[in-house]
Amino acid sequence: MTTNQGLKVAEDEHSLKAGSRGPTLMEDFHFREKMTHFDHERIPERVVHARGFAAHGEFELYESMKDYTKAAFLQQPGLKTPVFTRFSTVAGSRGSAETVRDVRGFAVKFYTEEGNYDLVGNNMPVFFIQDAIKFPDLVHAVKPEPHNEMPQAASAHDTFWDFVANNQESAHMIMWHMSDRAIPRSFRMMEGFGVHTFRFVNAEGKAHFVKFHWKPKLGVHSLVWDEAQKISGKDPDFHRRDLWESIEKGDFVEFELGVQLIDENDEFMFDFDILDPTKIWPEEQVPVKIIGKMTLNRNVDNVFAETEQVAFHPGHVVPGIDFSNDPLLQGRLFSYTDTQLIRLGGPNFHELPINRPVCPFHNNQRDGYGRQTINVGQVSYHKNSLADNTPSTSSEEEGGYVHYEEKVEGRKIQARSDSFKDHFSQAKLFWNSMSKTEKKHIVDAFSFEVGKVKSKNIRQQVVDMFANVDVGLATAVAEAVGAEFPTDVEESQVTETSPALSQMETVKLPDTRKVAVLIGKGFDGDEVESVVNACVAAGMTVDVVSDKFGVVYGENDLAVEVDETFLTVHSTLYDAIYVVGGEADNMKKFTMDMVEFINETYKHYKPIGVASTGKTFFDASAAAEGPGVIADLDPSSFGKAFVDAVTAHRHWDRKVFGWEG
Ligand code: HDD
Repeated sequence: MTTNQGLKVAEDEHSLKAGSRGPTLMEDFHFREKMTHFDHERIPERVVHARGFAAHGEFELYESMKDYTKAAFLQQPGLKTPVFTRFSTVAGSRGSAETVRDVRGFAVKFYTEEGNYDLVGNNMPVFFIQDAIKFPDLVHAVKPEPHNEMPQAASAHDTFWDFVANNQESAHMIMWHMSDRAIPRSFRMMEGFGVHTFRFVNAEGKAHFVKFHWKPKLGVHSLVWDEAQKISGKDPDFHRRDLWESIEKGDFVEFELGVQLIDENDEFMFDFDILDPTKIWPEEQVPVKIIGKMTLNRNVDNVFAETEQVAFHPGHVVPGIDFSNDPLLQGRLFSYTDTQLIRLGGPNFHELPINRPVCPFHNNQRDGYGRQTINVGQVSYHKNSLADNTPSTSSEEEGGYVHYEEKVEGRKIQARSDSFKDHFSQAKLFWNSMSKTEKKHIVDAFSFEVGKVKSKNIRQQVVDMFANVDVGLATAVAEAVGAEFPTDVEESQVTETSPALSQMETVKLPDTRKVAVLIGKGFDGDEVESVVNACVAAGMTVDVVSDKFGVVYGENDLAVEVDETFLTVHSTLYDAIYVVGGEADNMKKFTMDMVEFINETYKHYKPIGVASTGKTFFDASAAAEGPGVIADLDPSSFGKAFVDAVTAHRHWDRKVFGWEG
């Protein structure tokens, strides 16, 4: 150990004192240095997306995009580009819980040989507002209310819903926000979207409009709201732990990159404005072309140095990728550098290791807080003769970035195009595309959120607003929150659906699903072994959960080591349970814990396997046999049936609340 000046430290337990019971002396430079550094350890958290977690990886191109873009990292199939990806919630502060109802940030930094390219997206393809000038208003409305700083990391409060009802461009995004997309099961199981329309430009100067999509190889999966709320208490780090542990185990995280492309000549072919960030390009109309895969395969070494100090910016582009006139995107191009200046303490944040491009970079920018580069020489201006006019600019052929020469004309006005004024058609398209289960979840989410609103007037405004989307939805919410049923409404007449918007037909795999084996003494060893082996062979993770740590013995002397106890985990932290049961020192407590696990798992529509010794516990619970409950099968078929039930994920046709099936 040394001081920051390199002096070897001899004592780090006791400060320098005048006598062993005397006062501490100012002279103790090691104490002062250590304490001063500690006092300055914190930096301002991100104003939004404060709570996040990241990992390193690589992006591999499947198919050359050279017909569309000259971006070097999109030319050669098989080319691998290092990436750093940070996932986040939006509203909560840096220490807030992770399974709250919120949008998730999905920001990817590609370290390309032409400089860093940042794709700073979300897990929802649209946004709340159409013009960046409204972003501070949106964020003020959703953040904890200023007079009492409540609620943390939640949109279920008056100011947010007041904003929604009085800024009706939010309608489509609110449908996503009330859907299961806002409570992902895992960062590994959500889609990502660049949201805006960007431009691809090829070597011939031909441009296409482009939207970016990330598709998770494990499919798109969500929690249920009751579960999400409980996890916030049981494990506020649920999402980062899931990401961290998957990578540590070698279950690397894969997302395919897709693009939707529209020829510049087709800009006005659609019944929505392609510059409007509250609109999707329905995948059935503009197919998503899969062009490559991102694999996250390395955890960070230090969360502060990497995850906290990484600085993303939608304006970090490379030749071949350009902007559109989406007014939300245009405003973002200002905000991101500006926020890093305060958050990272000055203009040199690009020199932090996580932000440095992998290619060389040089210009005439100098000095400022925390400058690390030692620029040599006399010259720091362009043009010059003293340094032979270096650093010199590059022509387009040499890789210099040349802005796309879009023709623009118009009067300077503060207004929005009429083509941005339809707020309800795509909100209705989203609603139409949901399954019965998803619709029920949306009604419940509205009922919860609006139910938390104290102002009756705002509740009514929300009901009236969403009657423009669907009167049935608005009426159900009105009933739940005690508002008047909507009257005199102009419900959207859209009847189309976009099947890609529903999560019901997503990829379903057993891989990395977590199973809790609930076990006590005296279980049937062969039976348990065969089921556990089937789970492990299918790629699941199995935790043995009992009343206390140590080893539990089965009837035929099979010994299993306990991974967790009823005290350290909860049903909501697992995707499925295998109820083995058995004996415990305190049978009453053991039974209560077993039954709570079973009831919660059942209520959340998750699979339950019941071993022969588990039957009494299952019978003592409120669960009933039916979909996703595997019991009374002989050992040869039990393992497969249980794996199939876990692979199906949730069993929505289980009649728990009466509305299903
Ligand atoms: Fe933003 C952070 C995504 C609109 C201003 N934004 C931030 C992050 C993500 C997004 C993922 C966190 C990046 C990280 O992990 O460090 N933001 C979006 C998306 C938007 C969007 C997908 C709409 C399509 N954002 C948006 C607007 C503005 C901002 C309209 C302002 C005009 N966003 C910021 C910011 C943040 C930020 C204040 C906070 C921390 C940071 O930038 O680095 O500049």
